[in-house]
Amino acid sequence: MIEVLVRGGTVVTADSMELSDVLIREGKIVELGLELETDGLIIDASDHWVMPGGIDTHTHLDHPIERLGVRTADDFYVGTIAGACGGVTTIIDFSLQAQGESLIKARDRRLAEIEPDSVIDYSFHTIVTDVNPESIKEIESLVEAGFPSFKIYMTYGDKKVGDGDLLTLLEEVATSGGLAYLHCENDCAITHLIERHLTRGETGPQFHASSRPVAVEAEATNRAIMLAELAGAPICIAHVTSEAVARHVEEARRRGQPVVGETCPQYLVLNDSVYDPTVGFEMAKFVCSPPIRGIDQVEALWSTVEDGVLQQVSSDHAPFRYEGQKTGGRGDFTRIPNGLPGIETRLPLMFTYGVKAGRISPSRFVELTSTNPARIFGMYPNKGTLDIGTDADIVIVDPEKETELDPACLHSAVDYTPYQGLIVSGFPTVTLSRGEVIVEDGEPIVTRGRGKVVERQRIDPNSLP
Ligand code: DUC
Ligand code: ZN
Ligand code: ZN
Repeated sequence: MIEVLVRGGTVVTADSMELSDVLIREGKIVELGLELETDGLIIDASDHWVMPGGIDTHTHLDHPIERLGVRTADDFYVGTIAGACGGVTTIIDFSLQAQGESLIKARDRRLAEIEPDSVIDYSFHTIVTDVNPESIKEIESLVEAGFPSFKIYMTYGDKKVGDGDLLTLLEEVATSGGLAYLHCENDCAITHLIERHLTRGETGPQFHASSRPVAVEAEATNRAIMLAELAGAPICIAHVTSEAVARHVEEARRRGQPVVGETCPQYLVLNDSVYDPTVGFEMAKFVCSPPIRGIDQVEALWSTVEDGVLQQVSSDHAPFRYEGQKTGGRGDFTRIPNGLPGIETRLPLMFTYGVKAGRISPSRFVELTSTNPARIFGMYPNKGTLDIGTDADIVIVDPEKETELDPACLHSAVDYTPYQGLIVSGFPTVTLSRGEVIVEDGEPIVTRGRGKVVERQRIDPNSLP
């Protein structure tokens, strides 16, 4: 493979920001420094920022919702192209255990779906839905095979794991060297609040949000943290939306418990005015779980991101089309598929509303979107930084170039963007994956199926960020 030299850019990592060239050979970084030379390909990065590729550890590509008979609109080809165009070079998606299914079979089934299609590197969290002696035994083999993270839903119909099973699972995850990744919402409270709305004939999408208030999320988060303490398990709290939830994470960390927290751009950029009843049914575009919170929560959430209370920002990309998928929930908000598209807009939104707005430094941006995700999920330092010997997964960004968000300029198969009309910067002009240019001038140049499964290590609770 020819050498590639990224020349003249400002290299931004979680620790530093300095002018440097980056020399790449055989997909790895071999030298960093000034005035490097090559006979190979030279990419001029002057006046650009050169950063580790984004790592999105929370995507739902080609993800089924059996109850509603729908799948997310992006398959692994379209979805990873969208990711690459948004500066993502690694995803961790999910393999979903069917009731009665072996966890390893579920993982293999998923690998067969992604291998022919993904254009970037990938791995999976195993969603454990059926806790039984066989599946518990498989946890250790999955950790050893490089799949050390396990997603657990505390709500969501037959995906839900009750407290007793959760504790069993957390104990096994702890002894096997894994990490539990939890969706925390109180299932009983949600069921109660939904029933009350429906009995009153309150069926519009805004009642999705009012059936899942902050207390529902905060209670389940606290319970998850307490059960993890009992089990001695490291955990990551998925999609934290509000200050009350973040404070549970903060308190646990202060006690020395291995707990990390994630949030997503939708909770930092949008607010609950999207559920204003005057919007009409189109507000279904913003139906996600947990829902978008009020403006006071949004501001408070930003400070938890700035202060280091939360450690990573992922997209929770769950792309359902408005026409034909979201609209299936007209007349019954419980039938609106939950989720927002976001794999391609995560980095630009964090760049614009975080870095450009002066809320976070360029290094903190890299830490939240690449370095910490790699650390939390067992990929660091091969992924998540730019150093000699690491994979040359790189995004090159012109910090001054602005784009107006519209589905026409995005690559997902969804028919809308929740961020319609926002002007953002931070889209990559070039994305490199293991030294190969996969996006040039903002457009994909990819070979289907070129992505590789990422070898992930056991999780050391003491090395969590
Ligand atoms: N919530 C999730 O937890 N996952 C997918 C989408 C959503 O809204
Ligand atoms: Zn979730
Ligand atoms: Zn999710």
